Amino acid sequence: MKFEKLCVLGLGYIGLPTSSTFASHGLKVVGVDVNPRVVKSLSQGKLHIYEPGLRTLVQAGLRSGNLVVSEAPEPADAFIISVPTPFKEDKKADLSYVISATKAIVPHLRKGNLVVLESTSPPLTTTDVVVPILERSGLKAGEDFMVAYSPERVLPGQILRELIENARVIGGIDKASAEAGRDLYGIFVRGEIILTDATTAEMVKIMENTYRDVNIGIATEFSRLAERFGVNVWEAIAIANLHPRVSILKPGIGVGGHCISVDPWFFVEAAPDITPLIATARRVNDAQPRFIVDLVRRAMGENLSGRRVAVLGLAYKPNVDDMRESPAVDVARILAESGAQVKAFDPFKPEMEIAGVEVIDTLEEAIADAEALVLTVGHKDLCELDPAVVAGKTDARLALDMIHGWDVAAWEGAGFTIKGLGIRQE
Ligand code: SAJ
Repeated sequence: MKFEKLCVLGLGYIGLPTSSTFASHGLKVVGVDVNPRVVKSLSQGKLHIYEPGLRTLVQAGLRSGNLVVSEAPEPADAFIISVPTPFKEDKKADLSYVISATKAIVPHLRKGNLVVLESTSPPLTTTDVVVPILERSGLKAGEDFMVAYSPERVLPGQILRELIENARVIGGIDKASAEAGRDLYGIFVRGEIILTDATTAEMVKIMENTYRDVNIGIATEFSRLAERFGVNVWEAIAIANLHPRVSILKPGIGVGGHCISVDPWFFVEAAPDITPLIATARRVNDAQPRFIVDLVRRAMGENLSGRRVAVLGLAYKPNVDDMRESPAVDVARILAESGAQVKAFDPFKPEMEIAGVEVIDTLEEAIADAEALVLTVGHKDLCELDPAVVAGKTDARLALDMIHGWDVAAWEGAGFTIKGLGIRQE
């Protein structure tokens, strides 16, 4: 099938890279977002999110005329839905964005169209939620138009490369839908394109992120065990990973982001009676920020009231500006709730609001009068800080490294006492 015009609903971390990549491969793309501020700033070439290389690609798309942004969809050969699927307080998937985006397509749906859902969704969403809404158009799925589920699987920070190079799963509601999806994504995907049915593709996506969450969960518990037994967890993991069939992930301050900390709940919600391991891993990882604050207590004393703490790093993982479900934000917030005077700094997001926390836009100001520096995110700039220089800019002589980012000998050499997750005290 040949595609000339594409309409992408949702211009976030996935929709915007996808729109601009299609545009750079010659398609006419209408990128749609319901947020007028996003549409306005994008139409001026200003991006509301940070992803390496994305600004250049979007600006090139806009300049060439292949990419236009709009608040409303319009007729096209294919529609891609890439809106968020957050979860609600009760950990149930919030499909309201998927539903409203699907409804917005209905008036524009024509015979021969392909509609692809990319948003991570609980199993059966494509067949049981999306298809019935699209059929309100009077057209019949599988006869008049095609529907597929194709999960995004790109890693924030490397989205533009992975979008093209990763294997792509396309699950159709029937064979023709899957094949149409292959023709569409085949325009830029260089990785293998695997065709399957829609529900398998939905499950694959959640399985991948659940697998990672459970594996981080075990690393998290290893870090607690190491703490109890006075073992350096980083050394223990490095040694265990020499085994040819062992590959333990990195423990840290918890699991954040909009994917791994959310998606496993979609399985638990759909089938709570058969998912105790998945639910437990989620709870273990969610509890890690509190464990990290306990480590701060152990280093600074039980009563944190009035203690001056600098939290370095707020993003959910290194070298991104994304704060969604960030465990670093939780650490800062819990420290503040425990009475500490928290100043926090993130080089990727100098301005943001966290209740009780002073977010400072320069490192110097954040650390100047601190008693302890807590490294929470492995941003390159923070890991590469020169401890000798830092020592001249802060009153703190206690460095708490929660993510294995600082060299113990170098920080000790600069006059700091260094403690943190999994670091054995000699
Ligand atoms: N983390 C650890 N230890 C590790 C690895 C990660 O604590 O060893 C933490 C990170 O600090 C972060 C969280 O886990 O807080 C998630 O980070 P990540 O880099 O593992 O994953 P995401 O959420 O950025 O992207 C994941 C990816 N999925 C897999 O690797 C299976 C990506 O391919 C997906 O496209 C993305 O979720 C998504 O959108 O679903």
